[in-house]
Amino acid sequence: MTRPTRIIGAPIDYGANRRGVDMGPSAIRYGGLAAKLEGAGVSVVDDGDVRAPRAEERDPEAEMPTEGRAKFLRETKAVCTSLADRVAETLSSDELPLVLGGDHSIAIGSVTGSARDADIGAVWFDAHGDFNTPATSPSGNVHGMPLAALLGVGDFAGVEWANAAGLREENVAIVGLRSLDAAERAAIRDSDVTAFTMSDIDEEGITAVVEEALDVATAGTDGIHVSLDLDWLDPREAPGVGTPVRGGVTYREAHSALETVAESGSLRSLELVEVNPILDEQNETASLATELAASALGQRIL
Ligand code: B3U
Ligand code: MN
Ligand code: MN
Repeated sequence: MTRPTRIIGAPIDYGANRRGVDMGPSAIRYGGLAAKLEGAGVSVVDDGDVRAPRAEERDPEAEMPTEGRAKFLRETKAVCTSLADRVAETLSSDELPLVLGGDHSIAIGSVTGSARDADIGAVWFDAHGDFNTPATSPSGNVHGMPLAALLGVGDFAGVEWANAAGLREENVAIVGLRSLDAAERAAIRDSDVTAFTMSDIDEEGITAVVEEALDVATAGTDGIHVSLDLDWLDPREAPGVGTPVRGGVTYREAHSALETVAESGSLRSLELVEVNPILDEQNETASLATELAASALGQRIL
C-alpha cells in the first residue's frame, strides 16, 4: 500500500532555457493529479508551492563565483534549500513527497531532502544526462547539471549545498539517454553511474532495463528517489517540454517502467519535472505526468 502522498510544487524556471516551465506545478495540478492519485487508492495532501521568486525579481548584485557559467545558481540554491527541508519534513511524517517542477535543477533540493535521514539511490528517467558542470555546460543552464551537482562531479566537488545528499555514483541509474554534450558524455563514462541509452531499451526491453536500474539504485540503500523528466518520453507523447529529443520512450513503455518502480516497493520520493505548459498541446504533457505518477504510486487496471 502506498504511503499517504504530499504534493510539493517548485515553480521555477531559472535552470531552463525556456520560460514557462515555472507554470508546470499549476498545469500538473490542473491536469487532475490529486483526483488521479485518489482514484488509485492513494491519500493525498497538497502542500502548495515552495517560495520561488520570479526571475524578474532578481537582485542583479552579488554574483556567486560560479554564476557566470551557471545561470541563476544563487536562486537555484535558495529554492533547493527550502525544497530539501519540505521533502525531509514530509518523509519524517511518514508521507511520500511528490515534487512538481519546475525545471530539473530542483532535483538538487528533492534528492537532498530525501537523503537527509536515509541512504538513497536514484533512478533518473531522462533524454539527457544532466551531467554538465558550470565549467563544461555549453548553455549555462542548471537543468543540464543536477546529477553532476549532487555527485560532486568536476567543479561541483566541494559545493556543500549541492553535494549534501551524499548520493553515490554506484547507486545512480540514468534511463533513456539520447542526447549528451561531449564533456558530459566523457564524465558519465568516467563515473560509476549506470547509464541506459535508448538503444539498451530497444535491445533489452523496458522492463529488463528498469529492473536493472532498480537493482543499481536499491543496492545497499534504504530506498530510492525517482526523477522523471518528461522529455524522457518521445515528443509525440510529451510535446510540452523545453528541450524535446526525438526517439524517446512510448506511452506504454513509460507506464510499464513506472509500474515496475511501484512493484519494487522501494520508492521513497518522486518528482515530475520540465513540463512546460506554454509549449504543451491542450495540457496533454501535464496530464500524462499525472497518469505516470499514478502508475508509480501503484495504480493498476485490475
Ligand atoms: N545538455 C544540454 C541540454 C539539456 C540538458 N537538460 C535539458 N536540456 N533539459 C544542456 O544545456 O546542458
Ligand atoms: Mn533532466
Ligand atoms: Mn531532459
